Amino acid sequence: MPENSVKAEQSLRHDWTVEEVVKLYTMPFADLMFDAQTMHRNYFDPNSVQVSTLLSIKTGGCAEDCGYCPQSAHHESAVKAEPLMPLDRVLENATKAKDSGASRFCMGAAWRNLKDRDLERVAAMVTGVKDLGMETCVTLGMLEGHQAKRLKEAGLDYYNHNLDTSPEFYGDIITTRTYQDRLDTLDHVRDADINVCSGGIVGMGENLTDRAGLLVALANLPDHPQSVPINLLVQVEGTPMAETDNLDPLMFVRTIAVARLMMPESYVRLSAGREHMSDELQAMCFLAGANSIFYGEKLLTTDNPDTAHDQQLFERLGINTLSESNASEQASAA
Ligand code: SAM
Ligand code: DTB
Ligand code: SF4
Repeated sequence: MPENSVKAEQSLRHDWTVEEVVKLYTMPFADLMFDAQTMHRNYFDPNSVQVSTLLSIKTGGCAEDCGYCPQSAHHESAVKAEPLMPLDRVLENATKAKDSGASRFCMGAAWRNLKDRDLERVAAMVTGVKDLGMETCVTLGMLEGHQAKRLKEAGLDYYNHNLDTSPEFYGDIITTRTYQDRLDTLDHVRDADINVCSGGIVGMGENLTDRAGLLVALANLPDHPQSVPINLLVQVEGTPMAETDNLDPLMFVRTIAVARLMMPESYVRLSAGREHMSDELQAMCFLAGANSIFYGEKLLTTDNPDTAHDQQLFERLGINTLSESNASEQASAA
């Protein structure tokens, strides 16, 4: 076994403590970036980024009270509730995303949980997108075991369900479902052999220990999530978090770097919040080990940078985007 692989094996840990992660977070910036970039190069091509496009297939009117979310029926945002999107419109959007270079299509629904009455319609969307030759991802709230199995059968590659923040801060953000509910959904996804996409949000007024606690909760799962979205809070008018103090951008970069060090085999996604980030800040996130983004002019309900701008940025940085086949090759070579 090459020396690198031994190092690699040793660094897949599931016994992190918050104290040691706080120490990583507070390293001198240059040391942290160097270590994260070195770790990144042990596992990935540092010049390749995976791109996913999002589509809201069911918007607004959600029963949950997530304090950050414009789609919650508990808040007064400008988002209007819409019913589940018809299959042909979903496939139209997926085709466009594929044509503009996305390798994965992620469909999100503003639901507390997936209901059996909607299962077959969502399964048909998954199969339809898969048949276009894209990787598939859905995020539908809480999921039961039999539903996960059905979605796997339909061709689902990834299920996104975030832990959002630390167990300690969680109750300040959401009261309508528990941290354990989220862990149970992740168990069902893993048991159905679907790749787990799970991360969280920073910039919600949490402290450093909470940011470390989120990453500890993710890395100490039975397997590291294959994909770890790190979202910077998008402050949306009408939500309780609209006026939260802005996070120091370098703290966002540190979060990416620490996630990279703790979960070296995972794709770390520079997720929501890019709309308000400079190109230079995003470049720093890639240096810290981010190797995935959401691509396309909308996230779910809020804006994302336009694709021409992203393409230009990739060109300026010499980054190439992963297509479905080379994304899976890179993951299996890791
Ligand atoms: N309703 C499902 C659920 O919550 O599980 C799926 C869709 S929900 C919008 C997916 C994730 O988007 C949330 O878990 C949260 O992490 C992220 N999100 C929602 N609003 C956000 C915001 N304003 N800023 C950053 N991330 C946000
Ligand atoms: C994730 O971690 N971030 C995405 C995706 N998973 C579903 C969603 C971000 C949503 C940002 C607010 C909005 O556009 O509504
Ligand atoms: Fe609903 Fe998901 Fe928004 Fe929470 S994050 S309010 S569950 S759509």
